[in-house]
Amino acid sequence: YQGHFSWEKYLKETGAVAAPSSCFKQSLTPPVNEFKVGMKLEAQDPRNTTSTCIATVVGLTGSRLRLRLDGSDNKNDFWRLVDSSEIQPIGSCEKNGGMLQPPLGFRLNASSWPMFLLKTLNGSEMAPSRIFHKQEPPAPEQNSFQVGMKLEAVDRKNPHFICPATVGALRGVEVLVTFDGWRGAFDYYCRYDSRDIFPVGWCSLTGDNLQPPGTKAVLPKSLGVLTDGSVESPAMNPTPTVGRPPGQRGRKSGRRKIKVTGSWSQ
Ligand code: MLZ
Repeated sequence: YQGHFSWEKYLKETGAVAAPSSCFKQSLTPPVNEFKVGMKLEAQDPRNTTSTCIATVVGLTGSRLRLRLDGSDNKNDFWRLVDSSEIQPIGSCEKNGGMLQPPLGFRLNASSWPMFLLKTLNGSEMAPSRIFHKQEPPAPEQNSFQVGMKLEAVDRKNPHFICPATVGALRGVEVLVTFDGWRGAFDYYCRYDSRDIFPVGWCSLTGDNLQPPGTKAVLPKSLGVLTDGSVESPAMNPTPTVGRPPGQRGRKSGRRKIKVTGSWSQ
């Protein structure tokens, strides 16, 4: 269910262009997700990337897996694409001469790790190696994003969400991902070949639930009104401000916003 959000209408309304798929380190057709809830695999501990841990698939969304490290709590779930190089079949670590590690924040005494590992794997359903993807798609040779281009991006503060976003700035190999309608609170810089950014239309291909843009977008200033009910005094700058570059956001250049109704919190 895509809400009532339509990229086609939205791109027309904003006069923006979608970043071409050649900008992204993503496959043209999203990778097939044949995993099932309950399957176990090996994953890099996101909080301690040098350790390989046992993870359980606790949810599925589009081409992504919601993972929980065995021996960890339910507060540190993370999401990975099925073609991520950070997941692999059980047995891979040992095959490569490594040793499975307890997750950061292992619930039990470190000395009970070997027995815990034995028990958690015993009788478990291991994700078969054929459902892993051999490799990640190749990274584009260079950062070819341009400021103003639209994309879909993981909200890193709420990583289960993929949301409409705009390239706000470029910084070498990095891209500023700005979330439409959220006034900067969720924005982040990432490398152009990050696996957290996708071309427009990705979610409708994978069946992921694309969030609608936030309601805190600033409308063209000629109207002097913010969509959340707050009012902005008439400004010098007549350009539309949805998805505008940073440095032009917020209370710059002597403009004042007066809150009338609604909440500023995000
Ligand atoms: N906690 C927020 C979720 C906002 C998600 C924004 N994504 C760019 C809320 O209360 O709505």
